[in-house]
Amino acid sequence: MRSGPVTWRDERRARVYIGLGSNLDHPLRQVQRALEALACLPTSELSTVSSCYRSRPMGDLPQPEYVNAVAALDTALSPLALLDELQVIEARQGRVRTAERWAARSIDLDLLLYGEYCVHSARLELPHPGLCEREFVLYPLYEIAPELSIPGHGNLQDCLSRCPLRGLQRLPAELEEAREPS
Ligand code: ROI
Repeated sequence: MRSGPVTWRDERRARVYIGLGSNLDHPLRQVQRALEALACLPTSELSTVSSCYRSRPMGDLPQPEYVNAVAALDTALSPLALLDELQVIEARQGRVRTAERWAARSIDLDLLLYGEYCVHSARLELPHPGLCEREFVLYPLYEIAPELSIPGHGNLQDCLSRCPLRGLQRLPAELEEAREPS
C-alpha cells in the first residue's frame, strides 16, 4: 500500500503550449481575460503562465504594439477540440477574422505545441509554423519551459539564440497587477 502524497501525471493528458497576443481594445486586459478562460476549459488545467511582453508588430501592416504571453496547459482535449475551444474564446473576446492576413486583433490564441505531436492539416499545423521565427513566442516560452525541445527544430535554447529580440520587453509584474479590473 502507498503512503504519503503521490504526484501522478495523468497519461491521458497532453502538455500543450498556447501563445496569446493582443493589440486592440486594452491588450493587457484581453490577455488576462483569455487566461481566465483557458483556466476554465473542460478536462484541462492551466499549469504555468509567462510574464506579459510588449512586442513590435510582425508583418508590414502599420498597427499598434502587441502584448504577448505563453501559457502551458495540461489537457485531455484532442488537438482539434482544443482548437475549437480557443476559437470560441477568441470570438467571445470580439476577434474579427478579416481577409487581411496579418491585421490587428483583440485576441489571438495560437496552439504552439501539443506534446510531441506533428500535424500538417488544412486546419492545424503543429508545431505552429511561425514558432521559431517569433521572438514574442520564443522568449515567453523559454521563460516557462527552458528545457523544451521542439519537434523538428531541436532545443528551444538554440532556436532562441538564432532569434533577435526586435525590441521585445518584459512588462513588470506591477503593471499586470495594477491593471483595472475587467
Ligand atoms: N506581432 C506581434 N508582435 N505579436 C503577435 O502576437 C502577432 N500576431 C500576429 C501577427 C499579425 C503576425 N503579428 C504579431 O498574428
